[in-house]
Formats: sequence, structure tokens, C-alpha cells
Amino acid sequence: MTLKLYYTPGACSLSPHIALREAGVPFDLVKVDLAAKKLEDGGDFFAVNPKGYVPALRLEDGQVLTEGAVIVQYIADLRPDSKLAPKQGTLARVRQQEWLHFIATELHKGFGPINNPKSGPELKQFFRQRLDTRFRTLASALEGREFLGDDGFTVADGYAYYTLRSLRRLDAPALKQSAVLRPYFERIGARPAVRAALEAEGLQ
Ligand SMILES: N[C@@H](CCC(=O)N[C@@H](CS)C(=O)NCC(=O)O)C(=O)O
Repeated sequence: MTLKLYYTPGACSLSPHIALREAGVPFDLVKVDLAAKKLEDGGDFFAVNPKGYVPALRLEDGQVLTEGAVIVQYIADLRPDSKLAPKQGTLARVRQQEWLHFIATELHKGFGPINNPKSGPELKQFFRQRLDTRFRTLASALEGREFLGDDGFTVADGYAYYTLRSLRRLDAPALKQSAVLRPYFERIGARPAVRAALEAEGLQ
């Protein structure tokens, strides 16, 4: 069976979508309506992923893998020559996991309280400032380098790219003031695999 990526256009499933294209692994895309928890054919998304969120990746043996930061490493390890992740068991790999965890828990999930209609203006401002600080950490790490790791683009950059797309919508100072975040964002956005993923999801 071909790998199947359950995705929603513009959601964080963009990160494994980019990883699949960068790795050159064959896959099918299955669109999920997150509000209705339905697939395009009317199927129940909870039957695919009981957690009810994207991304989810159906593997060749039928198992379903969830959690974006883990899915992208699985994809990278399918094609070691693509160098989308350092070798397992190295400190470089642990450093990548450190980034993936930071991106998932501090950057990606940092948007939740800001976008939550139940957060009042003061709380939103607090979370905006905190998120801004987190993106400045990303910016500092990128000073003088093209990508987060030492060996070219990796899946951590693909995930960071997704969070920077979300940041763009917030009109955030970190993105406007940092000399490195915008070029990093544009460098990743210009990659053929990234362009192909955006086009397949109907995004710009
Ligand atoms: N812990 C999950 C969270 C994924 C996540 O937040 N997915 C969002 C889209 S970006 C979603 O599907 N939200 C719908 C929901 O939670 O019901 C991961 O890291 O992969």
C-alpha cells in the first residue's frame, strides 16, 4: 500500500507533506474536513485517527502514525540519502529532535491561545509577546546560517516554515524586525518540493 497523508490545506500537515516531497517518497493525499471530522468521501476521520487531528500518516502495513514531529522523522528515515535527518543515535539527531520539539510545543502550539476566541485582549497580548520571544530564539539560532542543522535543509526547517506561515498572518514584530527570519522563510518557500506541496494544497 502507498503511504497516505491525511491533511487539511494550510494546517500543520504541510510539514510532513513537504517532507514526503523532499524525500521523493510516493504517497497519496487524503483531505480532511477538520470541523466536521470527515474525509472527502464522507468517511469518519476519527476512525483513521481517534485523536481527531492532522497530520496522520497511514503506513504501508496499514498502521497509522500521528504527531507531526515524529511523522517527519519516520519519512526522513525512509530515505537516508535525502539527508532530511541526521543519522539515528548521533548527537546531531538529538539536536534535531530538540528543534522539532521546540517547534511543536513552543512555536506551533504557541498560536493556540492567541487564536482562541475565549482569550481576552490582555491574555492574547501576553501570549503574543511570549511567542515573539520564542521566534526570536529561532532567529538567533539562524544567525549566519541557512538552515537549523549543519548539513542543509532538514525536516526541522520544513516544520519551522509552517510556523512562519502562521506568524506571517499575525503581523508579528519578530518577523518584521529580524534580519534572518524573512530570508529563511523565503529560502524554504522557494524550494521546488515546498512549492509543489503548496500548489497541491491550493496555497500561495
Ligand atoms: N499534537 C499534534 C497536534 C496537531 C494539530 O494541532 N493539528 C491541528 C491542525 S494544525 C488540528 O488538526 N486541529 C484540529 C483539532 O485539534 O481538532 C501534532 O503535533 O501533530
